[in-house]
Amino acid sequence: MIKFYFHPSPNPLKIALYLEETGEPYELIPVDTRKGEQHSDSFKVINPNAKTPAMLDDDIRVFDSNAMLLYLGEKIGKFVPVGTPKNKAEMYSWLMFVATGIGPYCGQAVHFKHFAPEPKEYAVNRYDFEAWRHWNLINDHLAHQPYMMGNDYSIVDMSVWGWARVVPFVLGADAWEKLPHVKRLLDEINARPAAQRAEALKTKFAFKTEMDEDARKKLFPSNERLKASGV
Ligand SMILES: N[C@@H](CCC(=O)N[C@@H](CS)C(=O)NCC(=O)O)C(=O)O
Repeated sequence: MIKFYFHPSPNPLKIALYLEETGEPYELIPVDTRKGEQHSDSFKVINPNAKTPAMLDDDIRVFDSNAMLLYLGEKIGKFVPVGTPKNKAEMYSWLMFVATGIGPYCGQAVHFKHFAPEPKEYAVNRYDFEAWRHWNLINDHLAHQPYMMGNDYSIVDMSVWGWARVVPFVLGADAWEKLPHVKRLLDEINARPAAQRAEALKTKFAFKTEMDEDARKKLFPSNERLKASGV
């Protein structure tokens, strides 16, 4: 059975949604990143990048959420578009766009807006600008079709959903006024029982919720180097 290493945050939620949508059996293993469990030697054997999500499928390890969606989609054969070269090209392109654009720019926008020390105006402006640019692109794409891949709900929508859930935290409370097509997709996926089960996984464990000094040390180890350098 799949061992799914989970924290209730945007990238792991994509995988939770896929597993819940397909009914694939899995064992949920909590990795409390605010307590630093992602840095343990045993977890880094599964994900050397020390981040969630990751999984073990028997003795096969898979890490990085969009790689996991592709692996699971190919293995289980559900929610992947019919494998024509054109469809595959479109699917890979959007999955990589989410992996290299939406995820990192949203992550950095959140970091600089909510957690970084001053002065941060330059960084907030850059990441907010880029996060908006990426979401506007998705919004425009969804203006012409119900789902990222056209008429069928797929792993690309699941990948978008992971981050769409937290758009107001990333871009601001009024973001949905400017991204109606993303909001439409979010609302539709949120209404699916699988999404509700995925969201409820966080209640199965007592994940640390405080962003205290120790959590900051575990999540932002670069700060320690800055302190040590005396800057
Ligand atoms: N590219 C990776 C990014 C994974 C990632 O940043 N995961 C976050 C949760 S959304 C995490 O585990 N953060 C803990 C840390 O950075 O120490 C993916 O898509 O899976």
